[in-house]
Amino acid sequence: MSDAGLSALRVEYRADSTATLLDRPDTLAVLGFGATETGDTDPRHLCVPLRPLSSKAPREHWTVGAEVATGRDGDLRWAAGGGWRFIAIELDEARFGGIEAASEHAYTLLPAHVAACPERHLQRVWNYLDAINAGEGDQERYRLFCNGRARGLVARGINHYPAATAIGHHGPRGLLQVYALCATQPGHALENPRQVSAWQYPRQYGPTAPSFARAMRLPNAALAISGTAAVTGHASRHHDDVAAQADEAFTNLASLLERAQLPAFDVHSPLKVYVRNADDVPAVEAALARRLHAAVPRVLLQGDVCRSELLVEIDGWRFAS
Ligand code: 3EB
Repeated sequence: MSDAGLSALRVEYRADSTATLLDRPDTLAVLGFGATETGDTDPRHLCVPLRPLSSKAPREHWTVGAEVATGRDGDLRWAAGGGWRFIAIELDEARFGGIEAASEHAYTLLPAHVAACPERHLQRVWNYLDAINAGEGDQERYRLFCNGRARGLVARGINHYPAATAIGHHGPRGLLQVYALCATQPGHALENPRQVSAWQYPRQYGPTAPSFARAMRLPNAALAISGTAAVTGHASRHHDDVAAQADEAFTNLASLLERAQLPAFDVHSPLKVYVRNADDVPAVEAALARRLHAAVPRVLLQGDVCRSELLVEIDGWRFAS
């Protein structure tokens, strides 16, 4: 144990089978990408319906230096140990009549569960929904998702936001997945000097500004980095130029690391790269080769960014070297 009673959280991409990873008592979460794996009901396992675009399709493996307990609470499941907690919520929008009400439901359950458990500090959330850019103007599904998320958080009086990602999947219609990392100690939210804070975005991006911080300095001093795209100020940059967008995203990431006084990404910095169009993979790979050390673990996933003009987004972790 270190860091005020927190055990060591690690996140790694691994080629091992889900069963092998779940066999470890210190496994907090296993995230699979792509096709749904059936036959196991372990609360620590979540299949994210984002198709891997790289040849290897590893799993994301979270471990804590402690024994993990698990449970279920209605639509929500959890795993906890060593001061950390993984929470996953999977909803079928049809039960709620649409994405906005489903999102509000998820963001009612999540903070209520968090408030009642020892790991009561929400650090990082991932949100995956289908057809994220469908709908015109304020009816765009991402904007409806933001409305529901904010309503749930406001009802709990939450005005300090976790780091987050919101990406469109091409899996089962109406499937909303929200998963999160919490800890017994608070983290410290970080903003990016190159970007307007998302919760302060002007009205043109929707009726409810997105409720997330650009990054979260976790209580173990690692940095959990939100989905980062080619946004400067509040504007999307380099429409129709995926290579320039990837470069801009890396400049944003470098700015965040500088703000956090952390060195460049290395082998302890697993990144997820969401690419809208599979045809753009070579251009994105080239940008990654230019901007990232070869040792930086990364997975490329097919995912839709929440503004239709954005073609690539990157999220990840920066653990201590
Ligand atoms: C952006 O900078 C890109 O709504 O949770 C990135 C990360 C984005 C998280 C969210 C949205 C979210 O605005 C989009």
